Formats: sequence, structure tokens, C-alpha cells
Amino acid sequence: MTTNVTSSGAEDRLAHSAAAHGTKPLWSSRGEWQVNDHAEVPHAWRWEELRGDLSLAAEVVPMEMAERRALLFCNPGLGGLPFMTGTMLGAYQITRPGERCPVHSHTASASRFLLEGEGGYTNVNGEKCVLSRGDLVMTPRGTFHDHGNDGDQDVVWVDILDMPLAITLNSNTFSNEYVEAPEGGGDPVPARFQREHVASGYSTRVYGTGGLRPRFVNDERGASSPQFVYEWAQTEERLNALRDFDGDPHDGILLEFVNPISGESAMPTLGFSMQLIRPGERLAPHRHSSSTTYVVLRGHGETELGGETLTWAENDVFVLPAWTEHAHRNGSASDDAILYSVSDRPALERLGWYREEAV
Ligand code: GTQ
Ligand code: FE2
Repeated sequence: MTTNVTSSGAEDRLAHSAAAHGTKPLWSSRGEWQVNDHAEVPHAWRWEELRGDLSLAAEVVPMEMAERRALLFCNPGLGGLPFMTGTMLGAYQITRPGERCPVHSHTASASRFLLEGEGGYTNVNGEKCVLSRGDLVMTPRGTFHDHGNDGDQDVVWVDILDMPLAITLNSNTFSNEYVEAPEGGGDPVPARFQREHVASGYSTRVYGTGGLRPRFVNDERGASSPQFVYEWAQTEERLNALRDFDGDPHDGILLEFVNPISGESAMPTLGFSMQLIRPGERLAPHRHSSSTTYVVLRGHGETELGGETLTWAENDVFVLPAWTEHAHRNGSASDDAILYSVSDRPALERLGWYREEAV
């Protein structure tokens, strides 16, 4: 006589017993967990809707309490977590004239992309980086940073960090234990803000020309770009110089901000790009395993995104989830559209998991 182990009674007994002992049968449960049901979905955050909330936050929440006045973008696919994608956290952050945000550091790498106001700055490891609209500043993993607004209007920028990735990999740490020697010298003491240890504009002066590397400088900035600031004025010049090329069928005239020493992505986990979509231009659809967050610097348009049409206008933010078909289109026949974007492609490439296909 043989025992029929597939009989339902025996199977139920097995399932119960196996579960009670802390296991789950692979052969019958695969469909439940081999796909990510809690992944990011296409979504847009509208400047027109959120700018008022930023002003309200600035009115009612003093900086002493907020420390950083950021409204974190919540992707509706992520169950209420304040993340844009499985790998990226993003926010609009508002700083009022004269305000300063206290110094801190974290394992997560961060970036800011300025949308509104003059005189906003972030001090990264002692380098005060003053930003104008369209400027990008890097805050690589582990760097101490504090922000402020020396101008006379509100400053608003978009933060993008790889913090969800750092959390997933159990590596997210935070510190506000910053010490530095007093102005006149002596032993380091705790400080709420960094002094400027480096000349303002240092990293663009040293690295910002591209193709010409000062051999007498050797900044140790880990796997991230030694250039902290990428200025819009220079990016715009490059985009205009390249606008008559065919460009990529899917990405058009896209420039990646790279580490000027290695030529690799500006951060080991995240890649940063600026993309010109010319008047009337319609890009071809494709998809890839990386996810991307977009900020509209200029113009308006539409993106076919996983079978839906998502419209966008200046200063809007939107998410392209992993492996989702997409095609961008400039909505104007006469004006440029310019998209800033951050992608987790470098992280996936380093793991050997990046793939893409035209559709
Ligand atoms: O400005 O340093 O949106 O540390 C989230 C975490 C901004 C910042 C965020 C941060 C910051
Ligand atoms: Fe930070």
C-alpha cells in the first residue's frame, strides 16, 4: 500500500503543521510573494496644488520645530509610506528668508534641485553651495549638511534621497553630532551649523568645466562625484549646443550629470539627468527595470505611462515606476520642455539587474 500524500486531508495537515513550525510550502504559495504587490505606481504631485501647502507649512510650523520643512511625496502604491518609489524619497522643501536648518548627516545620499527663490544654499562638508533655479546640488552619503536662505523670498527645492533603499538594506543611519573647532582654533565643540571650510563655488570652479581635470587636486569623496554643484546655466548651454542632434529615440536630448573624474553616475545608487524635449517632439515608448522620478523645469507635456496619460506642467513632480512602458511628449509646438530626472539605474546596474526594452 502507498500513502497518497496529495490527498487534501494530508495536504491540509501538512500546511498547518508546516505553518505552525514557521514555514510555507514553495510549490503552492509562489504567486503570493514572488511579485511585489506593494510597488510604486504612476503618480504626479502638482505644484499648483502643493505650493499653497508649502506656504501654510512655513506660516504654522517654525523651523525650530520642523528642522527641515519638507512635504514628503507619498506614492499611493506604497501603503502610506512617504516614499516616491521603492528606492527614492522625495519632497518639496521650503525655507523662508533668514531661516537655517541644522547640520546633520545620514547614510542615504541626497540631492536638491532648486525651483524657486534666490539665496538658498546648502553647506555640504563645509562648502557653501548657493543655488539658482535649475541648479542641482549633491549631498553624498555621509556628508554633513545644513541649509539656509540668505535671500529675501521663500526658497523651494526638491529633495531626492536614496533613503528607502538604505532602509531596505538595513543601512540607514542618521547623526546630528557635528563638532568643529571654534573660529579662533582649539578643540572641536558641538555646533548647530557648519562654518565655511571651503571657498564658495569650489566644486564648480575645480570640476565644472568637464574634460579638464586639475591634476593638483585630489578630493576624497567616496564613490560619489567630487563636484557638488551642477549649474543650470551650463546645462542649458550644453542642451542648446546639442539640440540639432537626432538624440535618443526614447530619451531625446538627454544629458547625464556624471562624476567628472570617473565618468560614472554622480552617485553610486542614483543617476541624475536633464532632458530637452523639443517643440512638438514625441518620443518613442520603452521600459526599463529602473524607476525614475521627474521634475518639470520648463514647459508642459504628457507622458503615456502604463496605458494612462499623465499630463505635467512646470514644477510638477511625477514617478515612472519600474518596468512600466512610457513615452514623453512635449505639449507645445513652439516651446521647449525640460525634464530633470533621478533614476535608480546605477544601483541596478551595479547589482547586474538592469534591463530595458523598446516596446
Ligand atoms: O534636507 O537634509 O526631504 O535629511 C529628507 C531628509 C530632506 C535634508 C528630506 C533630509 C533632508
Ligand atoms: Fe539631510
